[in-house]
Amino acid sequence: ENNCPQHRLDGIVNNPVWTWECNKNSCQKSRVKPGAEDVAISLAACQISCGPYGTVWPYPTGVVQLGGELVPIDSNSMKINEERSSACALIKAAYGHFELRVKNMGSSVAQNANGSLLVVTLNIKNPSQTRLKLNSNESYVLQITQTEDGTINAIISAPTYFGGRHGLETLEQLIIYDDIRETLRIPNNVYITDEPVFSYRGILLDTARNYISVEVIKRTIDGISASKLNTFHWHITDSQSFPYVSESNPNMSRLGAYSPRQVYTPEDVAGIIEYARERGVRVLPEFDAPAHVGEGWQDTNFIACFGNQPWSNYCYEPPCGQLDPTQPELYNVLEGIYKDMVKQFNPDIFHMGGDEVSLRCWNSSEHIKNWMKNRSWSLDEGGYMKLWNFFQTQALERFDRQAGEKLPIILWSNTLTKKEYVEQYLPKDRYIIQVWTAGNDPQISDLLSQGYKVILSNYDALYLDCGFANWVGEGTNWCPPYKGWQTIYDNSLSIHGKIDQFLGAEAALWTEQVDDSSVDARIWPRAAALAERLWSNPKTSWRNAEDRIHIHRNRLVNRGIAAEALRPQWCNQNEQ
Ligand code: CP6
Repeated sequence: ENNCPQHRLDGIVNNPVWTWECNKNSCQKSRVKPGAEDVAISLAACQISCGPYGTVWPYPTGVVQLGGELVPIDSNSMKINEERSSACALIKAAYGHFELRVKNMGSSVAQNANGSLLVVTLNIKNPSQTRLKLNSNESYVLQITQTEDGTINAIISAPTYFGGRHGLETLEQLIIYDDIRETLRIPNNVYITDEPVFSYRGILLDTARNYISVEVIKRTIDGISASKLNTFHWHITDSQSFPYVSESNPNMSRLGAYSPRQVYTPEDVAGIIEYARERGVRVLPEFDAPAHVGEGWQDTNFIACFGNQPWSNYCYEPPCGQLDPTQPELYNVLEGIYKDMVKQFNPDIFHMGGDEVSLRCWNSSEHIKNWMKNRSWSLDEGGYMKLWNFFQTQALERFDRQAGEKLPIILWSNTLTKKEYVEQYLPKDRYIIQVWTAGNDPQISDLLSQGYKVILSNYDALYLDCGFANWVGEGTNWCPPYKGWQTIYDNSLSIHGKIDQFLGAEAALWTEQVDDSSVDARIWPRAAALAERLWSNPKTSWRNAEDRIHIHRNRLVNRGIAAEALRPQWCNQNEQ
């Protein structure tokens, strides 16, 4: 009996009342010296007693042999085995990030100089594959052994850099801090084979409702890589602002950014992409159209309904703004933006938005209605789908011209993706549908039975902004309630059958009520629950993950991410 909301307390200790002393393959607790509050002591205990996966998050999907003794290592002398590791700048970078973090683990005072030497070998079969793709192999094998002279050999073998980097992440998670001897320890008999169940594992961040700094974006990418997610979906523009500096259309950020400094320059973008690549993360740009536009387009006549009142007649969220598909010049501007994005992002997939198009907005423009009448298109849903398809087809043509190849295109679920229109207008070998309505929306099974590939972002589990005070309208909250990590963890993709048509899923943080000061806590550690859902596809509920997610949350905090707490610290102490 205890009063904590979790079913098992054994082994989780990060309260200063107790500390852990580890040797061989066991840890013992005793009264702690006052002030030794390092949360990392909980790792020491958990590596032993948190079950077969130790502290590893997300848990590995293959063989897991986590044994031997917890031997001390000297973090100042560890090194990468350059002769046996594949030559590749990315591998060096990833090892560098690993080494820096391990040196900062636990106390920053002297590490155990008597500890073993840790030698890391990264054996990558295809080191030249440096661009993550949907079919990239992210598997790895990690082996840890100890030689006669005490050296610890950690050998990571993987088909690609991306798998190898995950292996390095697992290796880092196996290193624990023993606060009595102020030393790092590692199990010396490990064999793990691992690969993700789903290939698309994303986080969306909206940088248009509130500007998000480059620093916070990079920190978000840190959390993504620490949790073995692989996609940073950058919802970079919307009706409220246009912070993206387009070299083809420089006026757009001049007119549309919140301030001259609240922009993303080509240098910022390049820095973020490189930062992400070293951490195994794809940066997926979204240029949302034809709805969700407005700011930045003021010197054109391509926008219908911008700022119309009352907004609820013309859009789903104020301020309204929607492209007028009948303007031939519009497509030149779009092509310029695509050109800039293709050049900068070199994307393997592109997101064209397509959400929340208001037919009533188009229907309020005499010009658009006359243009449609001239083509004998009806002014009803069917007619507006033709108009929308007219837009989407030309936009895609311009995109393709710039990309030079037919990349997969993601669109949000919308009216055009309903079963009566989707096959007519959106070829299934070209479009991936990101479904954002409720998890029980029949559109999901419709799309699956029609053969579409789907990414799941059902708002009733995966919208991280849901459940905060309303900012528009009266009396209702923004898609309440707040979604706990348990809801996200248990949001299984298997329940929909046709699991092979799911590329994966994505948690979304829309930022109407979020800025730099709260991004970390709104995303973490809840997005880590999605990470295990997608990497491991657990067959059991969140209850079996609870011990480890607390540990992983502490790990994120130690890595500089202001992740939310999940329970009182009181729950973390063992009674004796
Ligand atoms: N912005 C954009 C949004 C939302 C979408 N697209 C949204 C819609 C409903 C809820 C939360 C967010 N704010 N561009 C939908 C994909 Cl509940």
